Amino acid sequence: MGFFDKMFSGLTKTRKNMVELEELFQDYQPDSEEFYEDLEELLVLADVGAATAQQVDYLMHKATWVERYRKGSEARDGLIRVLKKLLNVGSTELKLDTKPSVILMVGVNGVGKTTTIGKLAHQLKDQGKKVLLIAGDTFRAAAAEQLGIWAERAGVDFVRHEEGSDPGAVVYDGICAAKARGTDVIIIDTAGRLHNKANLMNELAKISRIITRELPEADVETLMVLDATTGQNGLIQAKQFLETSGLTGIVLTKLDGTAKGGIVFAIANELKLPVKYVGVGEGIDDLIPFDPDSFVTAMFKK
Ligand SMILES: Nc1nc2c(ncn2[C@@H]2O[C@H](COP(=O)(O)OP(=O)(O)O)[C@@H](O)[C@H]2O)c(=O)[nH]1
Ligand SMILES: [Mg+2]
Repeated sequence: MGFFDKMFSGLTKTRKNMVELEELFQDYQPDSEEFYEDLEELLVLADVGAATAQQVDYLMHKATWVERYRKGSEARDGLIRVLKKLLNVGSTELKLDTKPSVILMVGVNGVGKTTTIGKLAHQLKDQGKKVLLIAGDTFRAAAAEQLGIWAERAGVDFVRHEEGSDPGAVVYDGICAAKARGTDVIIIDTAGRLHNKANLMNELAKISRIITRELPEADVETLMVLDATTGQNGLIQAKQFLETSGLTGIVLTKLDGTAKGGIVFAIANELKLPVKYVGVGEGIDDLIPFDPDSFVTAMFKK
């Protein structure tokens, strides 16, 4: 299955939720304020978020200053254009030009960090890159074991320490191993929960400092993994990480499990961060490089 088809089927639940939106366009009357009120309401229901739904409304109104939507189909096309534009907040591609380059995966427990690392390692390896995974989640032994299984599945290198050891130490060792082995991409898994939040943020900052110290020239992608099923709560989490971790992008997982795919627009509009990948299942091939145009096209495809 190609990426577009995967996206399309990953959005099955979200698309089911859009029936009412299609009905709204069928009943469209030019210049009806009620149409915009109903539209905003439906967008909020799809987890676009109140602030972003208002922004969509504003951008659609602005478009009508130039050209009035005469029919529902024109208003629908107008909405599609606005949504595509909203998602353009920076490059969706990973910048991994240095050797080695680094991907630091952050996010709260259970969102899909370790799984995403496995999927991503598989894709990068397919592109001919030499990949090394570092088990920076030393909080639970099971975390390193799970990452080890993914490393084996993807056929890539793997560095871990004992449970409870210092995450900074395993990151340091992993970087040394990567230098020695000629690794192209280092991917670092991290804990999503420590004894408290300040602790976690400090730990992440420390890992970032070690990367900068040991690999000052390296391209570093700090990706926050967000679970789409948690909706607006995920946005609050992301804001907390954004303050301390200098994120470069978002990976949105479990899109297959939610009708609230609209969260993508809230992320772009409120965090001004590009979604770089979406997860649409638990399998190794269920990670799609994000493309705003095909996302919106898939969402509105009948
Ligand atoms: N349906 C679905 N499940 C996912 C996806 N990504 C991760 N998961 C599942 O979410 C659970 C938690 O994933 P894990 O990688 O351990 O999360 P972590 O705690 O952030 O490392 C696991 O059962 C994964 O199989 C996805 O895109 N779709
Ligand atoms: Mg994990």
